[in-house]
Formats: sequence, structure tokens, C-alpha cells
Amino acid sequence: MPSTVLVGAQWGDEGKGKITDLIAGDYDYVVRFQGGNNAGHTVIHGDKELALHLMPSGVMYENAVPVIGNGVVVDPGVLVKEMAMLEAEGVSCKNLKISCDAHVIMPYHKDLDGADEKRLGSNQIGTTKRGIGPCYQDKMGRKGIRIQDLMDERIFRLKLETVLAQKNPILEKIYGLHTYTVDEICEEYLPYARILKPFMTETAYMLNTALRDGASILFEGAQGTLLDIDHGTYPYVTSSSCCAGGAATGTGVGPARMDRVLGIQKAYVTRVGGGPFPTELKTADEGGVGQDALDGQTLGTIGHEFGVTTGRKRRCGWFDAVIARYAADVNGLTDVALTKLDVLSAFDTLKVCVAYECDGERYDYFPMQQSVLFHAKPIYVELPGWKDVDITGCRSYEELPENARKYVEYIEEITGVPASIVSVGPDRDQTIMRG
Ligand code: 2SA
Ligand code: GDP
Ligand code: MG
Repeated sequence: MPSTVLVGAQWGDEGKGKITDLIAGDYDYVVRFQGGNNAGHTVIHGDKELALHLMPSGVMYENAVPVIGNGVVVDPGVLVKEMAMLEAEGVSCKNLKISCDAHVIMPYHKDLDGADEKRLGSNQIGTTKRGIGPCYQDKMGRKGIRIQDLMDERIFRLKLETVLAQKNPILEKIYGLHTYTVDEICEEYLPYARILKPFMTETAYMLNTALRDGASILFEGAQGTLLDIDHGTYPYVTSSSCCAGGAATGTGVGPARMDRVLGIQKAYVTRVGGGPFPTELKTADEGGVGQDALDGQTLGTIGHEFGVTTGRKRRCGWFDAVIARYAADVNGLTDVALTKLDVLSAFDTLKVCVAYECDGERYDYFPMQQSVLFHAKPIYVELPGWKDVDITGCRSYEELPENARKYVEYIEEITGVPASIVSVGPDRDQTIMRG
């Protein structure tokens, strides 16, 4: 198996968990490279749905070593709970490796995430309030605390003292929040350190050595291209590098070692949180009207579009080829998995956005200025659907109704990327592999 980078090609929740879980058994290592427990990846275990936030989806296979790379931000309390949940479900976490260089989410990061959002008022990003942004800020500001610091009480206390001398006045005077002592943080975090210490690893060395020995790696992205700190709809983004390039910096494996970049894209689009979304179909409770509101409602209801981490309702819209082409470029996608095609069985007619229009200008490519994206009107092509034909039982491409195949092929044609996988349901076996 060649080493593969798997990334979200839209705004997250494209079904990365399902596809990672599906193919992880073919790899020796499955590595998360960015984000933290803002992610919510759904995998099916027996007849149960499990939500993974920090654990790489490869944990479901005994032969695939799950790795939390240096680019991830780790809330140790969440990780310990997730490991306990998995063990209780009969999923062993004994092979987990956690990078010694991954940064640790501290209690004040979570406080500041919530408080920052409040201060933004109507311009809120809509973060998951898990402390992700503030933790990455400290990493870049060179005052972060890493997993290796957490494992050494003397260093942990020293670093905390320095950082709290700066954080406490900010927490108290600017945000009116309570302050922390070194002792109270140690009391909460050191027991986690004791549990996690056996898993701490020099993961860059481990992965590169494994590659030299012929091993294969699946790099599991979280969130998605349009939420990337550089390439996304800034500032309505997360604080990490969700695109394929992040797999290199977030693991210490060079890009030449990555053979395939698999984008995961839904057959329609969703987004959680604020920010522009040209093909959005606002539902009545979001202020939408008419057929668009009904179609948005149908996508959300049939697709069960609710956040896996926060339970928030996801905004829904038609497939957007402009962002798909952009995702193909900024990730260098070799192929895509087109997911949730079954959800579109609810419609008579399907719309695909092929370009935008703004102030009399046509945009076939992702516009340079975000103000254009905010005001862009989608230019749609309508395609006939396959209404009420249940495709969840289709296991080969030929079994799909003709209009479903035409929809897949139209998307391939206008985005220029082959759909090597088509997903027709949440279960592992509800998948069509196209050779
Ligand atoms: P943050 O918390 O700083 O990363 O939030 C910044 C933006 O990134 C979005 N974001 C996400 N979007 C989709 N899915 C995510 N994971 C969860 C899921 C989301 C949930 O799987 O459903 O449960 O709400 C995720 N994580 C971050 C976020 O909405 C902000 O727009
Ligand atoms: P991720 O963040 O990209 O891993 O995606 P999430 O797990 O947050 O959201 C995707 C949701 O869609 C989950 O509930 C999956 O079980 C579900 N899902 C994945 N693929 C399909 C599919 O092809 N059809 C349907 N109906 N559901 C799917
Ligand atoms: Mg998700």
C-alpha cells in the first residue's frame, strides 16, 4: 500500500472517519497530524456508532498502529476518557503512540476560547470551545506546553509558573475570568501524565524508520480544506493546517514519502459554525424561504447533519464545484471519496454549483477576496435525480441507477478528479470501490 494522506475537501464532516476506518486495515500506521478534540469522526463498531475525537480512526484495527502526531493539540483528560470508552467497547488502545512534541490544551485555553468568542459578538467563528485556537496561539508564540513537558513534573511546574504569570492577569483583568495556580493545574494534569507516559514516543523517528523498513502510513486529516488556517475562509477557520501539506509538518515525514492524496467530499456540502457558504440552503429557522429552505431541511434531516462534538446543527447546501476544484489544487488530490450519495435519493432534481457570480463577474475558481465569497451567487446546473430509489444496498458502480452514475461522472468531469470511492451509507460495507 502506498502511503496516503486523507483530507477533508470541504468544511469538515465529509465522512473522513468512515473512509479512514474502511481503509485503515491496509496500512501499518494511522496518524492524526493536526487539530484536536474539536474533530468528531464517526466509525461503526459492531452495531454501534462510536465518535472519535482524538484517537486516530485506525485504532479499530489491531494491526494498524494509531499515532497522534506532533501537529495535534492534546487535551489529556479527553484522551484518557476516550481511551477508557474504547477499551470498554472492546477496542484496545495499547498500541497508541503520542508524539512527545504534541502541544497540550490547558484549562486556560478552554476558558479563553469561550471568552474570545463572546467578545466577537455577531462575528463569532462558532468554535467548538475546546481550547484549540488558544493552544495553537501559544504554540506559535513559543509559550506552549508539550507532551514531553507534561511528563516531567519539574519542567511542567517551571513552564506553568512562567506562563501563568502572563495568563492570569489576562484571564482576570481582560476577561474577568478566574485565575489558576500551578498546584491546581498539577493536581488535575499530573494523574493524566502518569496514565499517558507509556504512550509518549518520538513519533517522527518511529515513522521514518518504519518507512525505511517498508511500512505504509495513512495520514488522517481532521476538519477540512476550507477550515485550514492558510487556505480556508479565514478567519472562519480552525487554527491548524488541515490540508495535505499539514501531514508533513504535523508528523515530521517528508512530502516525497506521500504517494496518494485522497480527498473526502460529500455529494453535497455542510458547514458548522460561522463564515461564508455560497451554496447554503438556509432552513426556515435559519431565515430561509421557499424550496431552498425545504431542500436544506431535507439534506439536514436525511443526512443527520449534526455536529459529532458539539451536537450543533450543520448548515447544508448543494455540491460546490468551485471549492472542489480549489481543494483539488491546494491539496494536490489524486482521487476522492464521494460520500453520502444515498442522501440525494430524496430529491427529484439535483443542483450542482459550477461557478459563482458576483457584481456581474463570473468566478470559475475560488475568488481571491473573501468579500466576493460572502456575496457570491451560485451558478447552478440541474441534473435529474433518482428519487426514492434506495441505493444503500448497491455494492458495485453498475448497480447504481443511471442518474446516480451520471451525477458522479458529472462531478468528476467538472472537478477533474476521479471518484475512486463512492459511499452509499454509514456502514463499512456500504461502499463502492471503483478499482
Ligand atoms: P475550532 O474549535 O477552533 O476548531 O473552531 C473553528 C472552526 O472550525 C470548525 N470546526 C469544525 N467543523 C466541522 N466539524 C468539526 N468537528 C465536529 C464534528 C464539529 C461539531 O465532527 O461535527 O461537533 O460541532 C469541526 N471542528 C472545528 C468550527 O465549527 C469553527 O467554524
Ligand atoms: P468526519 O468528521 O469527516 O469524520 O465526518 P463525521 O463523522 O463528523 O460526519 C459524517 C457522518 O456521516 C457520520 O455520521 C457518518 O456515520 C455518516 N456517513 C459517512 N458516510 C456516509 C454515507 O455514505 N451515507 C450516509 N447516509 N452517512 C454517511
Ligand atoms: Mg466530524
